[in-house]
Amino acid sequence: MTHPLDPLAAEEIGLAAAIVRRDRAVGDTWRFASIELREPAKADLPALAAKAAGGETARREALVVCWNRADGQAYRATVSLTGDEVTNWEHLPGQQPNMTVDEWHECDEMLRAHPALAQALARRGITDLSLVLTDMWAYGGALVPERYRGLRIGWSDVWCRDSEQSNPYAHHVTGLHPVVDLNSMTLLELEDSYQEGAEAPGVMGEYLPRLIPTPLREVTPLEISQPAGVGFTLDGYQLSWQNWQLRIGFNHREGLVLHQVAFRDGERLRPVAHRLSFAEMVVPYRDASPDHYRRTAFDIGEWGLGFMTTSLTLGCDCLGEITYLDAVVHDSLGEPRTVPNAICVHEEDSGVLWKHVDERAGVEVRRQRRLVVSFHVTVANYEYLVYWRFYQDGNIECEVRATGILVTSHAGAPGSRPSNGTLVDDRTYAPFHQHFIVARLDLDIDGTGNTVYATESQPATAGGDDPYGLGLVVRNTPLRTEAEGKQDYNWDTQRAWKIVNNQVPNGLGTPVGYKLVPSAAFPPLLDPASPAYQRAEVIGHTLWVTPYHQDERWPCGDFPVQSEHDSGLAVWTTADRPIENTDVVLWYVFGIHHITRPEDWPVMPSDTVSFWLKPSGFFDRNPALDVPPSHPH
Ligand SMILES: [Cu+2]
Repeated sequence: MTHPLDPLAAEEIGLAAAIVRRDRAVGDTWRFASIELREPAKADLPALAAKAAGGETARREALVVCWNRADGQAYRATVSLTGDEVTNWEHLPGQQPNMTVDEWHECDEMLRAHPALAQALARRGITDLSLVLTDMWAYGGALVPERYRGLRIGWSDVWCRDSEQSNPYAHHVTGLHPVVDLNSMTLLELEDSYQEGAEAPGVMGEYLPRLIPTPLREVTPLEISQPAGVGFTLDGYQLSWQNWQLRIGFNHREGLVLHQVAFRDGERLRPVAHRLSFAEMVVPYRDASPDHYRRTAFDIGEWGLGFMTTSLTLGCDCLGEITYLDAVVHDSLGEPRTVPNAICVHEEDSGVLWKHVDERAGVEVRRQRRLVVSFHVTVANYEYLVYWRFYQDGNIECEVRATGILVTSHAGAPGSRPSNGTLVDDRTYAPFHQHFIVARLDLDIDGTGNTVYATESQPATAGGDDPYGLGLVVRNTPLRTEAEGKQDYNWDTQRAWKIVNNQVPNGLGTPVGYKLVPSAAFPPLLDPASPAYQRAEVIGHTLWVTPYHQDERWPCGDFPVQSEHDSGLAVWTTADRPIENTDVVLWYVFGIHHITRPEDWPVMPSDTVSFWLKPSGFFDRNPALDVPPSHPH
């Protein structure tokens, strides 16, 4: 049985491509940028799910974006998989679909076979092209040279390994940047600022044990076993663990998606979130030098966390009793590609849940467990590890770990600005940059009629019945419109946001709610007029709140490749729609303000950030009183 929210299966991806080819004369010069499930509108879900559960075929649709490389024109199709037809075909003039893995590889192959690149490298003493890697990035629209406007173009770094297995990102061929027409897959120009006699730095950029000069330290084995089996059940994509229930989803762009997250509270299955995912990641590098000024990645909108998802390894990526799910994406010809072991589900011990030592009753202590759903992505040099964790006390934690290899370049190169980065090796620096992640949180706290409150603490003024000024007043301000929904972190008042259902009182008579506890928030520190900010106005606030709309998914616009302006949140919210007592979507902006360190080189120890969703009056008391004690041994 296929649930209406199950990701597209391999056959469905192939079928979607085949229907578009057949009905829209999509031929050999075309490429498929994305093929994903078109999720049913929220209102249609219960009926479709009931139909599917009853064994009937429920409507399945795909969203397909493709373009013709011959003329550069892009189109978006809605495909009825159950009806075997294209039901909508939309021309997207002036839009560039997401970058594809195939283009990245084809570009690398073309460049490494190009005599101009070979010549430029030979001048630097690099003659073995098998050691060379080119790494193509997408452009921001405002930075595309006038003469190339309208083309689908990429720019590239050039890297050279020391040896076959060496770190490809250890040696930047600084000052050398091919600019490529990706549709004709031809080299448009080769920027080269090499000065005769310049010597490459002596970088030690290796991390493989056999390539590092340090012996490995000793560690004793640490095993995790669950002799009686795991505590969760997975039925298709439906996951249940203790009081939690949710559905796992996946697509090319967001990667892991969590649907219909609910908490069983006695007889009631109480909705908490309809859908949780990462909708964008904006990574501006803050270095204006010729090697870095174009480096403004949209890892989700340009490349896609799903496309970049890598397989996980038991005992290394994940420890304990692990259940894996495969994911299916596709190549640019529309052929499905399976990522084995893409999503990891497991339980973890998480220290003490609660404890008290009483003189008479003695020690009462409970160990805490959490259910973790995670996936890892590798976007060229960088990895992002994403963990959604569900706790016994109703908390949800979203953690991201950034690791991998920093982008570096030579400090002494023409136009170089090492003051915008940190020296990490011999004459080599890593530019400062920021990773803004936008989590899209479609919360449904006990239903869809929710209101978001900014909740802030203020000290009382001394006087009257509080002569010592000890009081602390908590002020809850309802956010009534999208304009009010644009919220910034405020340390002075310890601002957080409470998502409340005013129709549902808890046992104490106050409305039920969950709190978004902000952390890892940081300001853009960018001129609002700058091209990088203009493309990603979402980074200008910690939180945005919008009313749910099925098609509002991408905060920087549907197609950030070569975009000049943010056509997502920045545009939708100009309508200033009401958000009070509404089905709200929260867009939380957090991440890593990455002031690079020597310790991040040559491979970066995970930098960990997270935020929490915590029940706040959702329950009447600690919902984890019923957790049994562990057996001492
Ligand atoms: Cu970073």
